[in-house]
Amino acid sequence: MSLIGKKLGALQPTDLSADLPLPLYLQLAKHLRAQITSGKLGANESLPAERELAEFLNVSRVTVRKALGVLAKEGLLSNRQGSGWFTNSSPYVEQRLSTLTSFTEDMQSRGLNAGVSWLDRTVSAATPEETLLLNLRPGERVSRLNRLRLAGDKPLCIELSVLPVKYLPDPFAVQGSLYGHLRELGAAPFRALQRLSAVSLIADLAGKLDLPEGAPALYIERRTFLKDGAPLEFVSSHYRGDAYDFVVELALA
Ligand code: 16G
Repeated sequence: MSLIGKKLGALQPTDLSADLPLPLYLQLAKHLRAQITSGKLGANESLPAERELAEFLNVSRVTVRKALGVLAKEGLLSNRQGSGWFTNSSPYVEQRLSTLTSFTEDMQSRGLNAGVSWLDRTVSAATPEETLLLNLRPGERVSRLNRLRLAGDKPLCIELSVLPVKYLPDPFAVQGSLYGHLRELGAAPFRALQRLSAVSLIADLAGKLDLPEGAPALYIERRTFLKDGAPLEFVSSHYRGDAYDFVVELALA
């Protein structure tokens, strides 16, 4: 395999076809995007020169430049004067919706360091809504963890997790991964249901995520259950819209 093909995830000239309904530059952008979002092409990696890419793929330089331009607009690549194209250090994370993973695991699988900045942690009585969502008796108490979660030093999401105290008696005992801690306590997350919607960030949340007020974000609510079906956590999170991508695998029923 050529060096270029190797670097770009076995990209071969035959992968691009003028017979497909998608223009060549978008086919190339799609291929490169997949390499970056899957973590196969890491942060700060240089791409082959435009001319080399065009020759190797047997397409025009205009096609290559348009493809790279699309990815630059998406924030995945940047053009450094005199040195060519590089992947950005900003993490762009893909999460498979069919696998139950923790934030820490998601980051580790991309070679990133999962950081945390604690916003709050308390133990208090569950609200009526939480009582219903977590299947509690009226008056039962919950632990709350409000965390700004980071990839390296970049803020990625704000997450408020609420768990019955019977599963998490002390929120201050959570050091790194909540799921790691719960597994140690014998309350391993087994299954989750989540829903996603697009929102624009209010000033407070935007500020914490280093974004301007009104920036787009993904709002996710998740209910996680133990193996016996008991609700273990209710989480509401805001993910930076420019850094997270959720992937769903569909199979024939
Ligand atoms: C993920 C989960 C969240 C869970 C957290 C645990 C989504 C949308 N949310 O962020 O429910 O509490 O992982 O992460 O996937 P940790 O074990 O690293 O603390």
